[in-house]
Amino acid sequence: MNILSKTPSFTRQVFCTINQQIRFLSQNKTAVSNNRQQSELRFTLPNGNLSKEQRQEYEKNGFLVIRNLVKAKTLDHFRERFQQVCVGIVKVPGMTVMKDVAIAKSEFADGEKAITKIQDFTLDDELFKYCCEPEIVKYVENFTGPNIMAMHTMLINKPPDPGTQSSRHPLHQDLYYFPFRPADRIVCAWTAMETINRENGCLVVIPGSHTGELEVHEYPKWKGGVNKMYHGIQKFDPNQKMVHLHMETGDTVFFHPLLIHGSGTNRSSRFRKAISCHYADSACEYIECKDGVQDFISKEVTDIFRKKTGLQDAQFEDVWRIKSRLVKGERINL
Ligand SMILES: O=C(O)CCC(=O)C(=O)O
Repeated sequence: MNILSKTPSFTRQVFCTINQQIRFLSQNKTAVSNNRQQSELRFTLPNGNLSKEQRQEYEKNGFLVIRNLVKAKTLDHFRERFQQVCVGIVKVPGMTVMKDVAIAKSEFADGEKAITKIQDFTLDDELFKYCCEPEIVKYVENFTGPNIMAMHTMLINKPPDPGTQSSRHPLHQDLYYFPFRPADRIVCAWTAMETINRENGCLVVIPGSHTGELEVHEYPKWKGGVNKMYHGIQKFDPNQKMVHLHMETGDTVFFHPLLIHGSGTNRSSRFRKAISCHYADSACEYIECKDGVQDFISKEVTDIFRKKTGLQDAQFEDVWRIKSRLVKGERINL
C-alpha cells in the first residue's frame, strides 16, 4: 500500500516536493560537483547519449528533433495494427478510441476513417513495441534516467478537415493532463508516420515555453466544435515566436511536458498519422490535482474512467497506474 495514501493532501504535496528536490539533486550530483556548466543544465541528465549541443538545444527550446530515427518498415507495422484495431479485428483492453467531433456525426465514415485517435495502447504488445524502440529509448534516458515508464500513448489519425477546422489541436501543455511530477523527468516522443507539414497539420511549438508555469486550460470556443479532451490555453501572446515542425517519415521530436504546442488544420485530402509515447522516470510521484489548474481535467478523466470500468472509488492516479507500463529498469513509484 502507498504510505502516502492516508496522509493529508498538504503534507503529501510537501513530502513529494522534498522528495523531488532530493532526487533531482542526487541525479545531478556529479555534474554539480564536477562541472559548473553542466549543473546549469536542468532539463537533461548528464548520464545520457546526447551531445553537448543537443542538450543545450533542448535546455533552451524544450524540444529536440531527431531525423530519420524510426524505420519506415517499423512504422508500417504500427499502421497495419492500427487498421486492425479500427475494424475491430484487434481489441486492446483499456484503450480509448476517439472520433473527430465532425466525423462522429457522419453515418458514412467507417473503420479507420471514423477514428481520429487511439489512446492508451500500452496493453497491446504490438503497438507497445513503439515505446520500446531501442533508438527512441536511447534518447528518452537523457530526460528520464534509467527507470522508464510508458505513461501515455497515442496514435493520432488527423482527419482531412471537413471545413469545420475541428481537426486543429489547440495550444496546450501536456503536463496539464498528468498527475505526476517532477515535470523535468517526463518527456514525449512523437514520430511522424509520413511527411507532415503545414498542409496536413504539423505540430506547432512555442520554443522556450517549457521554462514557464502550468497554465489554465479550457475548451476553446470554436464555432466548428472542439474534440473531447482538447483543452487549450486561452491566454497567450499571439506575437510569441511559433515554430512549425515539418517532419518526414520516422523523424521524431522529443519535447518537455510544459512546452506549449498544438497542431494545425489538416487541409489535405488524406489522414495524417503520428505515433507518440509520454515517458516518465518511474521514481516520479503522484500528486493531488484537486483545487488547482488540473482540477477540471482530473474530474473529467476520472468520471469517464469510473463510468467505463464501474470502479466508483477510482481516483485520478488510479487511471494512470492502470494504463502505464514499464519499458526499462525498475518500477519504483508510478
Ligand atoms: O499530433 C497532433 O496533432 C498533436 C497531438 C497532441 O499534441 C496531443 O494529442 O497532445
